[in-house]
Amino acid sequence: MPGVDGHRPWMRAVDFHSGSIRPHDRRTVRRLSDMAWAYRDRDAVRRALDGGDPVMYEIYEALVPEQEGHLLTCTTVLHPGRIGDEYFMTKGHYHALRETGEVYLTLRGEGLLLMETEQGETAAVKMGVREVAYVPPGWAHRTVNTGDEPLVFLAVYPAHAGHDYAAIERAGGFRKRVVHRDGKAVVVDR
Ligand code: M6P
Ligand code: ZN
Repeated sequence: MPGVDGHRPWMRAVDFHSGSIRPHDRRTVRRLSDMAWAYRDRDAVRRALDGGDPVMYEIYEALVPEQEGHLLTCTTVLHPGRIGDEYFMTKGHYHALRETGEVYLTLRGEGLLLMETEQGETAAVKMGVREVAYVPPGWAHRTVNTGDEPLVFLAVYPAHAGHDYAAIERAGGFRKRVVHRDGKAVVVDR
């Protein structure tokens, strides 16, 4: 039987160590300058930008039509490090279509998945190897690398979901931050 839109089944290889999907259709590199607003310590941001604008994370995507019914698969490689006392993290986003969720499977490293709603609820879910984390519809999500090796995870979400970063910026960023305190990762208020 033919598929609904002619898109053919496929298989890709995922390297759990490097995080690459082979072959991938798109690789996106995010540097500190792409999200400098997100970190609290402005002096630390300036120093890191002057020091060469570090790569924070990379995203490998297996593209499918951005249509309802399709699922998009991608991996993220979030490098270890801190800006001031704040761990390297992703920009974080709501889905433009708020009624869509997402699944994360951690392949390497350790971290936290920060989530919040526009109604003010917050959550921080642990990310560890072979652990799966669920982002329900309506929850903004940001990953934070609390370890000292890359945090690598696979994400699957509805291909028509869209990324809404502006709502986070408008709200002044996420309500919670993850900082290094007394040798460990602590979730604190913004
Ligand atoms: C995961 C998915 C992607 C997302 C990426 C980086 O792989 O949620 O959709 O793009 O993380 O996160 P962000 O887009 O917030 O920078
Ligand atoms: Zn998402």
